[in-house]
Amino acid sequence: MLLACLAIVTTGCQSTAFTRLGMPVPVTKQGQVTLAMWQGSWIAAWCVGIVVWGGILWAIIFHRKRGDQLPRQVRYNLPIEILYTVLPFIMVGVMFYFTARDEDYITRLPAHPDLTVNVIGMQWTWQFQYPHYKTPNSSLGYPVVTEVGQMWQPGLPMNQQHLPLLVIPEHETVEFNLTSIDVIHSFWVPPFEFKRDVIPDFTNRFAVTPIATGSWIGNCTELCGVYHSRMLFRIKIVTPAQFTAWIHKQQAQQTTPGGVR
Ligand SMILES: [Cu+2]
Repeated sequence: MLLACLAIVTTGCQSTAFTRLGMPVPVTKQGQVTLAMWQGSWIAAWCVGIVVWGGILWAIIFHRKRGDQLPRQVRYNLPIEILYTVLPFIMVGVMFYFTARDEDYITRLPAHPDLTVNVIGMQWTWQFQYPHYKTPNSSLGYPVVTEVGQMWQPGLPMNQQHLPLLVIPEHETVEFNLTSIDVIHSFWVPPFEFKRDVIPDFTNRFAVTPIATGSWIGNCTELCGVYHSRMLFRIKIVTPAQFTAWIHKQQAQQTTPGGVR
């Protein structure tokens, strides 16, 4: 059993679809912790399952009814009753400890994030604002770099969709401030291994540190109306240099020269 557990843990480093147990490859430090938690929970569940199933099989095989005489009764057996009580407490305690430890890490907010992105959810698309990158007299009507887009259009190939684009740099702490202008949505990037509700009149926050570059599709994951399933966005994780180039290009494009809109 221990060998099997060890095999799962060690092959987990190579991160195959099997050892990730259905989870995507994590692209943030926080996502790695979530994945490890998920794998650890499975190992713990299997260990408990093997002991319980073993006990059931042992009872079935070695304690079959062999006559009309009642077997020796074990009620009021204090050691066994203490074991019944203490063991579940220990199991819950271990699960609680690891859950609390990982949740604390995953939801921790940096005092000084390298980048802040305001995420605004609306039926049925997203807006991404970069509050530290100003755009005086913006042609879009926003004083900061703002990415807008459209919800997914049926029949259009993915590369012709005008989904809103979220760009963030690798290896930097990125804090998201989530708000909604209408109903409750939920911000989900599957390879973050994390989702958080986007609520009207309330700002939800979380932070990630990306560890891989690439491009993915993010979703709304709270049923928010008739076109909820089309509420997609594109997310790109790029190198810090690429990010700086991109954000300056957005600033230039979204700033109206001469101060006239
Ligand atoms: Cu939504």
